[in-house]
Amino acid sequence: MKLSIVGPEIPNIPWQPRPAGNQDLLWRYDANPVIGRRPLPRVTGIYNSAVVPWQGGFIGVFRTEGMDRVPHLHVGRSPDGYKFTFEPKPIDFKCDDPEVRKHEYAYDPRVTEIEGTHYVTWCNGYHGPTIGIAKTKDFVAFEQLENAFLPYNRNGVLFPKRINGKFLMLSRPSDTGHTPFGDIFLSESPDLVYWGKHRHVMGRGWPWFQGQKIGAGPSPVETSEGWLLIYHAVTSTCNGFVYSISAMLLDLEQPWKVVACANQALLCPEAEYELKGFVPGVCFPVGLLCDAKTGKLAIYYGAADTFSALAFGNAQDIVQFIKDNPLKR
Ligand code: BMA
Repeated sequence: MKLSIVGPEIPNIPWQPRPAGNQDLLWRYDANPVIGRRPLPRVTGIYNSAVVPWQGGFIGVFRTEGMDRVPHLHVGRSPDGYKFTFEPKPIDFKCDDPEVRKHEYAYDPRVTEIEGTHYVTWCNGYHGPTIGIAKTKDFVAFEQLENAFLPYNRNGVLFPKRINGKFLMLSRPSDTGHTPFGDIFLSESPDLVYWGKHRHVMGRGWPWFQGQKIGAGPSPVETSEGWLLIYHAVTSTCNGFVYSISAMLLDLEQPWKVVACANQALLCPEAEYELKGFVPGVCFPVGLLCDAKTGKLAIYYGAADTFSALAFGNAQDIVQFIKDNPLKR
């Protein structure tokens, strides 16, 4: 199988080759975490954040959490994808309708470029968690659109192009708390305001690494074998939930159909920064850079709800692994 990828070429993608002797599908940046403790005054962590290529460098939307533990979204910039500087103030979303701007908190942003506009989707506190959407052309002015769904919902992730003329979004209906369940659904919209035709994509369950819940990670990557979706898979232990990273392939034309899903996690919490933080045992993928020419992947993931870390992989190898080791359902 020779994989081809539709997407930008990113010659300066952050990258390290697989370490000698390592046989994993994802391997960690050896200077992780890329964003460490106390990255801004009175901010206890920047994590679960999205990075995209921008004007020869990188830009992103970042989840910051202060001493009051209420999360907000900030813009951050980086020349190389490793070192970031952050706007000191949260994004001031604009909208003519004051009801839409009301939010109690904002977290776990994804950033998706569609037809030259960047869209941010995030978990927006409007009488409980739901999916907020905003658009920007310059990462300075952000126009907020209607919340996509009724509460309660999390992990809203857009596809990078319309399919059959429609915008598509993955999401995970939830509850107001830490949600002891979670399946991935797909919804479509003609205008990013009205969402419908909700389809079940994949449910939690077997095997144990995703027994508790699953949720979409970064925006899917279009490949010749299907949409490559990196997702978080949650297992339940006697000490609480543990979040790992895995991958599946979705049908190119009907992406609610799973072509194949890996039968195991590709990265599990093991490093100290994944095990020692505000919530130990969390690897939560949110940002993804993919160089369409080489298939190199750089995945930004939140570690222990405290740090931002980077993992590397190769799209060709991951797709081959999924096809060779499919989950039998
Ligand atoms: C999820 C979300 C994430 C968080 C994770 C682990 O439900 O709240 O933001 O990283 O739990 O605590």
